[in-house]
Amino acid sequence: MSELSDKPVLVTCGLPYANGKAHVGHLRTYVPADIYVRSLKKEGREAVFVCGSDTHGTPIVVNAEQLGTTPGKLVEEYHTHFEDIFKRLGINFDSFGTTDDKENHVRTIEIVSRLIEKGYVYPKTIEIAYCPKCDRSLPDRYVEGTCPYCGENARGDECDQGCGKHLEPGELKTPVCTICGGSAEYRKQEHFFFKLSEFSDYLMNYLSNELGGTTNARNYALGWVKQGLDDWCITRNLEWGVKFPGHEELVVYVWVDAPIGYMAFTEEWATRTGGSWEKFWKGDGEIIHFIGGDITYHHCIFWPAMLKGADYSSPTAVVASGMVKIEDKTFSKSRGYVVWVGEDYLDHGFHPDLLRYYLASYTSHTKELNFSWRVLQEKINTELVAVLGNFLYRTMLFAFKNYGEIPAGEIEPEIKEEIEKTLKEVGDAMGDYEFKKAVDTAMTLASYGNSYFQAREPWKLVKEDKEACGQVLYNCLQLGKALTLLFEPVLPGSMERAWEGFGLEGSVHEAEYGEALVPLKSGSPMPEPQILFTKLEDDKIGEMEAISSQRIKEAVEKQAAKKGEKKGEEKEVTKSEGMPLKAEGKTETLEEKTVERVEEKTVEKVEEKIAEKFEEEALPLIDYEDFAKLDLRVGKVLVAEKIKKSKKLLRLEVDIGEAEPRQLVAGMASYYEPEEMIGKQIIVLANLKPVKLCGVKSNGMMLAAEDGEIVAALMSDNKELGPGSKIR
Ligand code: B3M
Ligand code: ZN
Repeated sequence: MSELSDKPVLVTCGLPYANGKAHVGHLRTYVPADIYVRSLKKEGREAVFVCGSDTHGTPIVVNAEQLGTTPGKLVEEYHTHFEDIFKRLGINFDSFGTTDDKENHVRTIEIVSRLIEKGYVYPKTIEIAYCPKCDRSLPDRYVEGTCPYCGENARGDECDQGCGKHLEPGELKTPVCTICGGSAEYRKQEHFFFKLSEFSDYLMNYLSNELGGTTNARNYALGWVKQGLDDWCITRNLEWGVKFPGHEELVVYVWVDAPIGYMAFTEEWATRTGGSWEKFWKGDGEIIHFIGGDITYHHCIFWPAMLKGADYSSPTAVVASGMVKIEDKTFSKSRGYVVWVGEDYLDHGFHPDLLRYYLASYTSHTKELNFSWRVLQEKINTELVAVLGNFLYRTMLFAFKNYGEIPAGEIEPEIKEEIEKTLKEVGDAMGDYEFKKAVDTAMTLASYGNSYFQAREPWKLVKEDKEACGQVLYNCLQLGKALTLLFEPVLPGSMERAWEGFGLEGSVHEAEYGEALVPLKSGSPMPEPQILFTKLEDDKIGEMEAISSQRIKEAVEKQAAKKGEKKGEEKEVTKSEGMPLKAEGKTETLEEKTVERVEEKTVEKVEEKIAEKFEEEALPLIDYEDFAKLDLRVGKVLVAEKIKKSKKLLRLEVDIGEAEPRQLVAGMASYYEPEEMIGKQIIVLANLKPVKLCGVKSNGMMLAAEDGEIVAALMSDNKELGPGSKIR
């Protein structure tokens, strides 16, 4: 690893809220963290990996209330669900607790008491939203209103639809109760604040000079500190949670006891194994937090300040992942853009390793990741099957058939060098949290193996000189052994089978990277090899896409129905009352109902806003990176003809400088006769995903400009278009 040290490492993952099912978005944190831990172990480092369910906070209380169950029962169900999903995916936590465990209550109370003792906590009378109708205080998501900073719709603890600022109780304007929809009022009440502002200097130095991890996390956090930190209200009026010391009527804010969970779960691990939790939290063992980029503030500001104030060690690194899109659309449960890990993936018989591979190798960890069934198919078929699987299987099969054992030979210098180089590069990439680079580098060794095998033509050589051929195979098998070790962190299940295929003893999970250069024992028997990866077929992927489409269709219908309902209701309710949060059909199952309703509502609103903005005028600013994704080319129209079933569409064949002309379907029939199009130069977006229009495949898109009624195929048209005419 590049950040060289021999210290023991504690790795944690952001705690999933135990009130909804695991989806592919969640895995963006857990899979890379598991890969990282496995890789640390392969380097001979001592690593402990902990996580658990986040069980407190208003979303859980709100959901439980809506379902007519208790928070305890709700979280138990989802805790078991997450535990099961993680096991099935080979994400091996050493401890997976819950923030409602006794250990966490005890540790939270101890830390908060220490902060109180040291004068970092003070009482302050503030205005708390209160619903007179429900006769209760309204913390966090129990209240919605207008953000005092940007004027957007916001919820009690965060301006989730506007400026993104964390909001303190009492800040929200025109508060509305999300339980009954009635207007709330502010009432004076005593709460407790943590003196976050006193930690500005500490944090500035810590973030600039000490904290490792990904730069995105550090830079965001430094920006916030520079803007100035406000003290932080750490109590809430709830029954469910960790009681605030000395005040039975209050619990601590969920973002106090949730990260303390990391500590409690380390303690649970220590109790079970006889290990020491203090060596991380009181000593100089490393602490590395893997989180989603959206919870950077909590991990880089609140958390280190709390730890510092209570005299515990601070995290060594925060590794923040980018967001996840589904089929290029913003992740949204309410719109149906979601892939459930259980029912949509594992239950359909997909091997967990394939998804692990996808998540690790799609893009670099801090960038946005798009999950698409087609891309999954392509990556698996062209990389895992065609390169890695092919090399391992052909090598094992050839050796097994012709020798039945590891043939006589030794590792040739060229091979040794390749393995050494790859080990170093993979180790460095892992140390930099560059998982894609690590995977790609290891895959390059597999390609090298394929070329080596191909060039030596062992199928010929075996007939001419069996001994020389044995040496070639020996090299290939050694490369295979190295690859099995290098890929174990990403593909633990498949590499275990590969390890057995080479007739190796022990477990690949326990073997270290260094083993890659330990020569295989000539003469040791090989079992009959098994195929490691099989192609994902079109039918299967089509089936999955159909499931997705159906879900999106249903979501659209449901939303339309809801909108209709909403319109009807709006007429009846008086103006001062907002929308009730509950809007559920009676036919929903418990599972469906539990889907994070509150969050869903927010996502829905944000997306509606974005859609409105698009329609109105200005599109958002994009990065050059986004632009660079477009493959725009000049094309010459060779063929243009009408499409039978359509009045608007033309089928074009366009020369875009490739061996074959591209077939495009363009909505130009109302503006051009087909023959007018022929010979014209146009601009083509060459890398748009192919679609079928009126049964004809369009492999790209022709761009044209529009000014009211005038539409022009660009480049060789002399049509006058007004400035600002849109190109589309
Ligand atoms: N439970 C989930 C999230 O906001 C939240 C993480 C807690 S980590 C201490 O992503
Ligand atoms: Zn109310």
